[in-house]
Amino acid sequence: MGVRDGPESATSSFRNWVTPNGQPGSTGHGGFKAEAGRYHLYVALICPWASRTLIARKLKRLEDALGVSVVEPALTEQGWRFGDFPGSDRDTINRAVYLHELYTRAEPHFTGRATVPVLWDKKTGTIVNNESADILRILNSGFGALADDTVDLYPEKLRQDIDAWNERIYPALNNGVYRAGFATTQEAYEEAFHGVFDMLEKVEAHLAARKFLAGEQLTEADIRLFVTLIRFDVAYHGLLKCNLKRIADYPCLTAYLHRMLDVPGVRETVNINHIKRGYYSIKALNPNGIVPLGPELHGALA
Ligand SMILES: N[C@@H](CCC(=O)N[C@@H](CS)C(=O)NCC(=O)O)C(=O)O
Repeated sequence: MGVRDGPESATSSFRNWVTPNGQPGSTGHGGFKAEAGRYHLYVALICPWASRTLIARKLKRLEDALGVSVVEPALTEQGWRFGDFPGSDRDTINRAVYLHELYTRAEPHFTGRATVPVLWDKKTGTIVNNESADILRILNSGFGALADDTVDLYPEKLRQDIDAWNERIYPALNNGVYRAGFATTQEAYEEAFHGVFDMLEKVEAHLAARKFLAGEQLTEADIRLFVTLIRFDVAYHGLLKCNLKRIADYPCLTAYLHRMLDVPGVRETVNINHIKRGYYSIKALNPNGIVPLGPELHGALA
């Protein structure tokens, strides 16, 4: 998404890969060898794309090898800011106040949006990659022996299935909620709205007979679905006008959400206060910045 003003997730301009031996990955150039403590992840807890990478970092047990800094939840006029909002950090790595400082440090003539997530290389002082879909896969296989190789989020035998889910879920759901919320015509809103709920119905039916999207094993497709589901009732239902139903009204999606939250490490990546504050501070959608008190949260989320 561009939280600032629109539905499309911002185009990513740094596409290098960390690999076990420093060879180039699928895109970009080489030189980014997996080393403990060399890289740093910059995220916003409001952001579903950044949250994908935080979850992968936990599941691959990379916490010690890869540090994290969290920006404050509300996007400012100057973009993401580091600071003292509870659950946010100061940037102790680069001493930046705004995330855009890292982008211009990496690329002095950078003029695009300074988006999260950012995978930063402390050794060469640059951005390795700022595309969450890539970073998910870098964390899965680029860190070699530094990561837990008993966990594979993109296993060979499930790749076709995972890719197919990603291709369906991204436009209809992950990005569909933004297309609905930021629509400027009734027609565009309705098209996106129907896409969101058609996809939720499909996934609800699919999960009735399965633990995870691709079967018994949690994969990156689940991470990509989860980050949208967890934001749905607290932000998308109200702010983005995706209000036909709540996730709480779908029994299988609700059970799945709790199954995901129960996976060790996942719950710690979710900060409902950041999510609510962040979304409801989007001026274009909520000019007075009032943050709703509800909904009442139960169980793992309360
Ligand atoms: N393609 C990027 C998109 C990331 C993105 O759009 N992030 C939003 C937050 S959810 C952002 O940082 N926006 C900053 C801005 O709009 O200025 C990815 O998936 O990594």
